[in-house]
Amino acid sequence: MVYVTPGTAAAATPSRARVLWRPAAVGLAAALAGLGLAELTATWLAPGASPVLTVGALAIDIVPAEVKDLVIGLFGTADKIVLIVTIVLVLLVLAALAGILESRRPPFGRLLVVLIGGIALFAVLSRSSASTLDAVPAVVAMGGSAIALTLLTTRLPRPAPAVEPAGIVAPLEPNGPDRRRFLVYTGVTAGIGLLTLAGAQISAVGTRAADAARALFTLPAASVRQAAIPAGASLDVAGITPLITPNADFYRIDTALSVPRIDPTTWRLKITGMVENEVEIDFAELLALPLEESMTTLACVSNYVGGDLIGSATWLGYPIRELLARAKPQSGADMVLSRSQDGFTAGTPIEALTDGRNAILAVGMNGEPLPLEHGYPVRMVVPGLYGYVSATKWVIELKLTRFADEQGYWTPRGWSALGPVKLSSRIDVPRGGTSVPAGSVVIAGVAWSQHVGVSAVAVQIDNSPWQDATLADAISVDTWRQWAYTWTDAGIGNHSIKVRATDAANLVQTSATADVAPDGATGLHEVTVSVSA
Ligand SMILES: Nc1nc2c(c(=O)[nH]1)N[C@H]1C(S)=C(S)[C@@H](COP(=O)(O)O)O[C@H]1N2
Ligand SMILES: [Mo]
Repeated sequence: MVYVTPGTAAAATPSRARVLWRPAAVGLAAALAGLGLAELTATWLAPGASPVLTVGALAIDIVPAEVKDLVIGLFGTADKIVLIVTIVLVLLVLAALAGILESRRPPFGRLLVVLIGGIALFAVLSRSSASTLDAVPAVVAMGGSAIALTLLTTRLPRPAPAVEPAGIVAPLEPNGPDRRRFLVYTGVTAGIGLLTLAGAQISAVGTRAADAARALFTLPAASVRQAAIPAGASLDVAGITPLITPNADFYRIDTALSVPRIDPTTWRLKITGMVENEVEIDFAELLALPLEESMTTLACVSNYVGGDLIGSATWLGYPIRELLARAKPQSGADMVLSRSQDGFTAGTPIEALTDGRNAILAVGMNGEPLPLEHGYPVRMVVPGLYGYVSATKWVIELKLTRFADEQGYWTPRGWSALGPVKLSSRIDVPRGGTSVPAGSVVIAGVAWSQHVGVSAVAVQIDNSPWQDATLADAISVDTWRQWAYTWTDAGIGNHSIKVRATDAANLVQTSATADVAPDGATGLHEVTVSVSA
């Protein structure tokens, strides 16, 4: 007996395409959802770790030069768009394939998703500037897609056997609840993907707009220029830390999950608290003041011995003491609690802001407006103090108060209220764990004791006596100083090299080790090298 209900006859023999489109749609929806969530995560958590863009960057790195030339020849400046469109198309094809695989041979669809996610993860983490946080968007993409794929596949309408053994055409799934539910689930998943992708675009537009505005704005000329760097301040040693850290390489530390974007035309700084006159200044007024250039080495209290949370820049800004003088602090106030637009606070002794050092409200860094992540449009820079008690980025308020009454952000979290930078030194070359040829080996690095100055550096090989290193000329007491020592008789075998600095007040860097908390690490930087024939 053949029973074909009226109207379903045509659908009774499903074509191959009909059987495939649903799982393919499931694969696409799952991929969209994962990708959208990942791009949104990237804009907030890890700008620069967008899975699509980093896979693109990886592709640029590994594609042969001839292919690159061909693409550039064909598409010119649209080459990047072509690349991204290609990646997205390949991804969509693979996503459809994953959907089909998952419906027929689970868990191979999921495995394909994990494989694609793995490529994105590899692309992100293989960048030189990668941090652990950068892995999050790729993991979100992988996990989100795999979960969506599994859930949607289990909700695919069960296709009734198309043809019964006896040649009876069974009624194919009618427009029943199964089919509707499937459409809703798949549609909602794809919708989430599209909405989050749109959200990521919108939020990226804000950052791009802020960056574009920043690029258009030109810094005023300095009224007081930084004195020319003496030729003798740089030693000619390959691998030594450069005197000035390029902005792109400058370490970044802050609590901001997403970089605050401040429109400079609406930026204002208020000086409040224990003052005779509250003062308010906007960006145009700040730029119109006589700005001063100064070179200062900024260091993080979390920099372990030998670490790289330290950098030097030529800053352009206005002395904070001048603005405080306008506000007239009341006697009894001993702290300036600076507040950032995102709520971070730092407690700085008034003393350090008024004793004549280059404590400034900075607008420029190495000849450019501050990069967004380094505090655009205005931050503080105070020579001699760790960043957590002085270097407030995106600063909008200076409140005069007392250490007895208020605390900066990190103090109740286990860090000292006062954070003067500790005398320290670092070996840049040879790098620890490397092998060097026997004979004459140049050992070199930097030493710092901001606002005191470094007066000597010594090096110790194994347990032999300390030897004086050559010091490069100082730029100022606020900047690090390069040093070098030539080890003339490096013999074959493993050797330890230690460095020790002495500051201008004759304090010798201690060998006693202290953890970074609560007020900065101490100890001597030591590297081990293997000297070979
Ligand atoms: N708004 C804000 N400013 C901040 C911080 C922060 O978390 N938020 N961190 C401080 C710390 S701990 C340091 S070491 C310096 C780092 O400045 P950089 O990121 O420009 O190197 O910024 C300081 N200013
Ligand atoms: Mo810091």
